[in-house]
Amino acid sequence: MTAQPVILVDTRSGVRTLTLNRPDKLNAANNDLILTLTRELQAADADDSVRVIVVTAAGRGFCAGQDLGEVSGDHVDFTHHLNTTYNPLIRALRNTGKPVITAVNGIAAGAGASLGLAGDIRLWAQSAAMTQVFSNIALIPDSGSTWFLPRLVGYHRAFELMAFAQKVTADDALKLGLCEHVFPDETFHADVQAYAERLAARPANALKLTKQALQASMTGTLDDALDQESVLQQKAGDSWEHKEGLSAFAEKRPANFVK
Ligand code: T3D
Repeated sequence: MTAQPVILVDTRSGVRTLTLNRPDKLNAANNDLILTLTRELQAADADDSVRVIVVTAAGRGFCAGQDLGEVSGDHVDFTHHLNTTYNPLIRALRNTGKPVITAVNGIAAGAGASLGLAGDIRLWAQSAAMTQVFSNIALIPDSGSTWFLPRLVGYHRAFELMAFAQKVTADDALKLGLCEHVFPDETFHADVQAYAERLAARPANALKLTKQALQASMTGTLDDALDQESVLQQKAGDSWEHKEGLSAFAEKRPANFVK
């Protein structure tokens, strides 16, 4: 019997969908899954035919975090493990210039919650939920959750969610700003694909530069942002996309940003 691939890869209409595929374990992250997902994100970044990347999962869960079956021994070298698995994964996801949609189809726990938060756009199914479950096993949040969550909900709310491993429902996630849209379970993957195709039709170079400016702004001052905008706007303004946008406006037609 051949083993199932841990990540399914599909490309349609410029949208590369990477599907975590360990549904029996709620897509708990073993080393194979983490390293394969990282490689696939890098491959999608390098592929000119890919305009948008979607990370989602098979079955009823999104990702239950670290596969606890792989953690054993009296002393696990967590620092080494994080530096060679989750940290490169989150960096690969955040460093691509292409928009990444994390499509959270079900429970997102531990490092799975961090992965769900890491997208540029977060789309949730109605039955999805997030739990910063780390404290249940007396670990601290990792894979970027200590960076993402307080920026979204503030320090105090983040601490309470982490301390009690509270489950956040999709409706609450929408109110808290943990996701942009909630779609019905029955149509979730089709709705995500339709949304991703709309995003894929937007100007790719401008979105790449927008991501660069926004990410830099997270750690800089207003002065830094103004300087950065003036540099990046030149790059956007020199592009064929900008010329196409101006022509489309003058000709009263929709712009075509896909060559
Ligand atoms: O470097 C490092 O290693 C440190 C990094 C840490 C990062 C982390 O992510 S730490 C957090 C690890 N994750 C967890 O502690 C979550 C454990 N799972 C749960 O708390 C619950 O399963 C859920 C809240 C996620 C979902 O609950 P529920 O009731 O919907 O499902 P379930 O029945 O508990 O799970 C279904 C199956 O998935 C079950 O298998 P079985 O009994 O049907 O054969 C369960 O054992 C399996 N499963 C769920 N989570 C994991 C898992 N198997 C391995 N690892 C898991 N994390």
